[in-house]
Amino acid sequence: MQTIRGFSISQELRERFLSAKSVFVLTGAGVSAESGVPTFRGGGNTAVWKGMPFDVISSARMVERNLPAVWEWFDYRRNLLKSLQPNPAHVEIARWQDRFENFTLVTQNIDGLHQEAGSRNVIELHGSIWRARCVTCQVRFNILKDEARPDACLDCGDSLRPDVVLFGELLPPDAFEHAAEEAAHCDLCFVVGTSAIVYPAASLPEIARTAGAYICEVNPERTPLSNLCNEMLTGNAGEVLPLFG
Ligand code: BJW
Ligand code: ZN
Repeated sequence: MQTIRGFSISQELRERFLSAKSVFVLTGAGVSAESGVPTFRGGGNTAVWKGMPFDVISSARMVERNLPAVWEWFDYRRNLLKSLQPNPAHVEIARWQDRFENFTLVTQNIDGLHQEAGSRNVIELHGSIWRARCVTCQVRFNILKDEARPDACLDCGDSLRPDVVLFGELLPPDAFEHAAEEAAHCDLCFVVGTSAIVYPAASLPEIARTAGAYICEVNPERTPLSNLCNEMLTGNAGEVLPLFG
């Protein structure tokens, strides 16, 4: 057993990691915390925008009521993200993709840092802050780091909104189904940096567990999923994940 700064990776997990054929990773805001991206919940980072809790400003209701305010909140965050870089956790997860016969990375994050670290075929459950979507024809437009975002749909002229999944909205068609299918067929599942309270994302490790996978959580704090996990690595993702090396 290797013990570093109070946490340990069991021999069993090491062996499972070496022999796994199908690995499934679910990430949340905590995987980007060491890059400087604020998390949503806990740790004093709770996101509030101009006095509004994020579940109010990041809601389907607010898109209907005050789309400019929603854009202001997302523009602010895109601006913050511009100068941030992937951290060792993103880099390590990107390395894993070529190591296993089957590897699936599912993220709730909208920041694009997994892709920037080299991860391919990332299933983005909650969309991307780097895209806008037409409220009428649903056409999507990339938002480039150093250019102003388009302010109306180039196809129909109607308003654009952030292409992210807000509270009360459905996940992108097929994204959850694809993720659930992979979760049901993995033998090792990592749950990294998520408070695991937002559904349906939080049901993915439950699906993996029901299907018999070994579940490992990486988080400095316990979550509602901790009891379901076979192993809890209590620490920061950027310090823990590179130990699998
Ligand atoms: C570290 C670390 C380090 C820190 N290393 N770790 C069943 C029951 C009750 C309600 C529902 C239900 N099913 C669905 C719902 C409704 C709702 C929901 O789940 N609500 C719950 C809060 C109760 N779900 C939805 O609305 C979803 N849609 C849906 O279900 O559609 C069907 C439907 C339609 C109509 C009505 C009802 C249902 C959509 C959810 C979309 C979530 N969107 C957001 C905002 C995106 C836009 C934006 O960015 O503004 O996505 S919410 C926010 O939470 C964001 C995140 O992706 C998501 C998850 O958060 P995450 O990633 O877990 O981050 P945190 O901050 O919560 O946690 C960070 C963790 O990291 C902590 O644990 C730290 O300890 C840890 N950490 N540093 C490792 N260095
Ligand atoms: Zn349009």
